[in-house]
Amino acid sequence: EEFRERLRQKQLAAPQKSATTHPLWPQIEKLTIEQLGYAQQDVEGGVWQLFAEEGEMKMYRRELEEDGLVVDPLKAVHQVRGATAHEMVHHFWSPDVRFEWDTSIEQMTVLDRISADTLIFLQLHKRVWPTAQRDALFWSHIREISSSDPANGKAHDTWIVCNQSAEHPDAPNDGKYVRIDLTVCFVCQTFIDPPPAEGQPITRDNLLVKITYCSVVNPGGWAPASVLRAVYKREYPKFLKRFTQYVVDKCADQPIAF
Ligand code: 18C
Repeated sequence: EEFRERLRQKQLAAPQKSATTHPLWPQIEKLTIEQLGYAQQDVEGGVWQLFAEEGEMKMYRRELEEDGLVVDPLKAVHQVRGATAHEMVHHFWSPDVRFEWDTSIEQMTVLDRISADTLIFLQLHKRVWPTAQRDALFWSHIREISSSDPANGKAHDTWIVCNQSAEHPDAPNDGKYVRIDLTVCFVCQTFIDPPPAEGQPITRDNLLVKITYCSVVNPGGWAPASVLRAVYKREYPKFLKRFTQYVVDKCADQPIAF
């Protein structure tokens, strides 16, 4: 008992882990701002080619190869009704629900908690025949963009999740799997559309969320371009449709969380 009490006192006295003093922080801060700007740039104007479209969902890519490997940047836009930006990004970021929607994952570990809004993940992805199995180690940061930020525009609120590859002493790249290099951002904005009748409360019928998902994934190792582009074309639309529907369904009978 005494030991437990001493331990508890020690934990209470320990300084709170603060993200802003973590060595990764400058990089997290810089990338988050950069990715927000990148996500909000228009896709019209030439460089992006539409490769998938379904209802409101549009997916664009730029063909790009690095050292003979396909790394095609992806930019997808979508909009759905019935959920808020906060609800969307929360489910995208939270390790608790990842297996409920990300079907590309075989294992997931939270290696580190940098702060309440920043985690380090290690994920083992499903193997794609005929190439080696991949894993990914990345930090993941969730943030609300201040309403006075011009990036908020006419939205009720704006949220972002940024994921980027990192290194961690608990999971060195020992060659057992091929390590993916990724930069991903997921930006959501809530619009109150259509507005409720005067004096009426906002219900889920008044919620419209606009979503932008951007990614650049370098698969590492060896992978034939044709297989990679086929996986890409099949998996990205499947992911975004499945994920957004999952959040809408999950939140349907919950109080609205802005
Ligand atoms: O953003 C997404 N998820 C986040 C939380 O998990 C996070 C993860 C990003 C990892 C992206 C890379 C995933 C590679 C998976 C390879 C196997 C997929 C196919 C499985 C089929 C059974 O940000 C949502 C991610 C949605 C992933 C869509 C697939 C993207 C494919 C990109 C090509 C990279 C291929 C790598 C190896 C394949 C070799 C042919």
